Amino acid sequence: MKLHCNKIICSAILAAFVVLSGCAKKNTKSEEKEFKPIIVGFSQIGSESAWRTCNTQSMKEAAAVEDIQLVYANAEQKQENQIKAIRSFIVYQVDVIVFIPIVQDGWDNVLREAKEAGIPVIVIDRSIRTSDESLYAGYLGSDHTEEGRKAARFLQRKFSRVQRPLNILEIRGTDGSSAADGRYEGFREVINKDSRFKIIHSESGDFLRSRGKEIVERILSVNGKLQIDGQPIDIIFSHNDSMTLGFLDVLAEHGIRGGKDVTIVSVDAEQAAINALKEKKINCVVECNPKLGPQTMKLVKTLCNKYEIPHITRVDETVFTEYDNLSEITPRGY
Ligand code: GZL
Repeated sequence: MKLHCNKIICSAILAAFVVLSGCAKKNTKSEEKEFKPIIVGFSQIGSESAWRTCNTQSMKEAAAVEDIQLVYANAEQKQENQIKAIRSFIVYQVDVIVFIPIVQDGWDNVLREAKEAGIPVIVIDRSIRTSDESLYAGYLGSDHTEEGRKAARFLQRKFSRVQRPLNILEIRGTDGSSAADGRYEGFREVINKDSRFKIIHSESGDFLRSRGKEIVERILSVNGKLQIDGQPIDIIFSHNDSMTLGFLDVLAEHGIRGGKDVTIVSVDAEQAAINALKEKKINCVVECNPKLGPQTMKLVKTLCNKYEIPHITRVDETVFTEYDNLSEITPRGY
């Protein structure tokens, strides 16, 4: 097995990781009789949104509940940091690697190294594109394409009685990520069947609150109106709540009522977005479930007990709209 970094470098990188619940090196022969906790190497994208923070917390809490030692690495939005972390997990000989691929491509080499080292990999949240599906044991996460379809279906319902052109501004998440690409494709699969709807502008906000704010500020800076090249924007489809919350205040500063003067569809369903839905500032929030920890740890234990896991496990998700009884929504916890 060829490693792209020698043991000293990898150990140094690993030393920088947050090692949770006292992760100890694999036991020596003499200690084998003692309880040998499962060690999981977890490569997380970063902390770009409330969704991500909740996802990380869910993983840490679930590992603690299952007495699993979690070696946590925050990649700070860089794929190369994720690849380094995975290589360090291999050197450290963790039992299972769990990672959330910031983008879909570029993982085959490092996953091949993990396979050659005999360490199974579970992909969670976002999915990967690979030439060899055997490079990972299984995927757990959302159907992001369906999330895009749900957003479009809400618009079809809301505008069912409107017979005029309806212009859409789409603010995308991280291009190349399965989350953004899936929402992009699912939304178009439904909305493009209805000639009233036209996506007049689509731009990446990288799932960041600051970028959602910047994009709408720039559009409004032309003449204070929510329009692109003189065409009014009737709808904003935002790929996550962080970006939505970033531009909501900007709209209000310009006297534009989100949820009334412009229809807003957002994704994630963090508490602040649900609150905005209740205040009628947003019209629809498509849920994307961040609480993957318990299911992930069960899959880890299944692998460690030498059983196979499903190649795809989907999480349950719903959609919250202005037509629902919003008082029944349980507190989101993030
Ligand atoms: C979706 C997840 C996305 C969220 C964003 O599964 O990967 O990443 O929708 C987060 O809030 O940044």
